[in-house]
Amino acid sequence: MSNQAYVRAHTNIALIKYWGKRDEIDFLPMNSSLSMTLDKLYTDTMVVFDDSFAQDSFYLNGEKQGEKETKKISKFLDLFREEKKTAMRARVESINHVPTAAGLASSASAFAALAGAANLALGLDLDPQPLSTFARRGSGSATRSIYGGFVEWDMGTCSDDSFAVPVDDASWDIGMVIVAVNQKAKEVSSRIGMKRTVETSPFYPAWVESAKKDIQDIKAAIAAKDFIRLGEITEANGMKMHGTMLGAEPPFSYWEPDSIVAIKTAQTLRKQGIPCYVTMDAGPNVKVLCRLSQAETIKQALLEHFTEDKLIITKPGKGIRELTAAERAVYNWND
Ligand code: 2P0
Repeated sequence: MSNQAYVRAHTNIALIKYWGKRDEIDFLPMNSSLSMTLDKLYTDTMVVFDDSFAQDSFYLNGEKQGEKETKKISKFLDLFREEKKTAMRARVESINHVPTAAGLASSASAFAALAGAANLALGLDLDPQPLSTFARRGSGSATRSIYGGFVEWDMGTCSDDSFAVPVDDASWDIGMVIVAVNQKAKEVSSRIGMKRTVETSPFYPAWVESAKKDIQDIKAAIAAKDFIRLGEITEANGMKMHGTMLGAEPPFSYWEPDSIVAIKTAQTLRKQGIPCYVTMDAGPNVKVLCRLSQAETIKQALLEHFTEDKLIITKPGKGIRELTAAERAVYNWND
């Protein structure tokens, strides 16, 4: 057995958001969420376990990472070592394919890729569903990146059944235009932001209640391939999530003036008969859910306010998979 594996995982954008944990150790969410995996943005990860390594090491985009980042990876790999009953240390090398201008979080693709690679390298043979429970314990949103297309993260009742479920491969006319508003470091991390919201926002219980209905409604819209309904529910759910933050103490918001410019542009396009709907996460970037066939038209409208490098068109992406020999050969791995 080689103890080495190379895996690709794509990032995902939640259409029904995950915002708040009921268990911070096991990353159990307050509500189920649903996302679309993206083709354009992904992480390629190699992991090798070896008896001769004295400690874990972690390289990101070719650069050796410091203690804090490596500790996070070590803690995550411990879950796999425990499962395999091995103490072997590992070297992890990850390459993020998220355009640098995008300023988009990559923890979803990062932990899904590492989960997939550790599973293969240690020969654990975990199926995607249990594997998604491992990815979850690296970062909640990573749960959903195990699969492609539209994916539900079922909140479950405990650590073993809080997993991802593939809903639809999204191989219809669906796309997304990402407006990378800026890449400044966040003042409030999503982990801290969701905790503050759960603990202090009077709007939070209403959010959890309405998210339960939204997830049922969006699954019905997906089953009916009703794009308009899908978009309406997506936009409303994202706005409600951001509303909970305004009710927190102290209140906070991830929005920037340019976020509003992008939202207004999408709304104007909608009035002109082009269906497109916005969603935002724990940052100022705006994601416009649209028909893939109309993504270029939407990009043209956004180009009146944003430069070309800030606009990324993507179609739905696939689930995790092993890299081919040709794909592996593209990189200068340290092995
Ligand atoms: C989501 N976000 O559903 C939501 C919507 C941001 C807004 O998942 O603490 O990095 O690692 O579980 O997954 C971002 O939070 O948080 C996120 P942790 P994560 O995509």
